[in-house]
Amino acid sequence: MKKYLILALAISFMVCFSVSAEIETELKDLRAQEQRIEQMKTMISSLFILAEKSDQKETIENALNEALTKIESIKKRIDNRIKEKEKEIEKKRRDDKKKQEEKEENYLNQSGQWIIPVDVKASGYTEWAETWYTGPPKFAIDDNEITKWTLNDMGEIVFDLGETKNIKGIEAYWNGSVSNGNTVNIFIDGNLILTEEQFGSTRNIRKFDSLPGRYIKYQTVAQPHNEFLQIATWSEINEFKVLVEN
Ligand SMILES: [Ca+2]
Repeated sequence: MKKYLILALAISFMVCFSVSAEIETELKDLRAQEQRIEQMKTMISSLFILAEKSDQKETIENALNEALTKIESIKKRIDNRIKEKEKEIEKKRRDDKKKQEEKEENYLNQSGQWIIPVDVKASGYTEWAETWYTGPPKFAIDDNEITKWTLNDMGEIVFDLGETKNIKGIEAYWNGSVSNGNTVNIFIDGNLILTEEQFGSTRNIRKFDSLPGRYIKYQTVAQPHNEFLQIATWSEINEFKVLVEN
């Protein structure tokens, strides 16, 4: 029956060692330890049954009780650590959320508001594959992401804000069904402010230092845009918005 005694002591040692070594780990590890503690308790319970048949019953039971006491003590520490960790995580989550909200609020305060131009003209338009949702430039400012201005050519589309405003950014959205990778020039009241490949895959926002202006011209330019030196042949915009100061 000595083997039960050795086993009981070994369990006690194993539990103490494995738990204390990992007590400072993250919540996940703490929960895994808690689970192992429960398993140890189950094993010890079964050893009590075996101890009944032993001629050293009392000694073994004492050792097992001692192991259980240690385990309970360790479990309590783990439970406390779990609670602390959960509180830390919850606090971090709340802090992160608050920071994000503050960031968004500051951004909005600084950024003004996104508006849809009141009028638009283009150098031309082409219905794409006889679809109802492609063609006229007004489709670029109708607040409907399905409809779009399309032109089977390079060209330009000019958005009118109705009056001069302080412009801080633009957002162009397109879904790339007819164009991909156009080089575009952006003008505000005739002044070139950006030249780049049609930014992003479908939607992109560009912000810049506030500029007074009323007319924003989006001009597509025939330039190679990939390693195969392909040149876009269509122009398109589903929706166009402008960030203006309040
Ligand atoms: Ca539209």
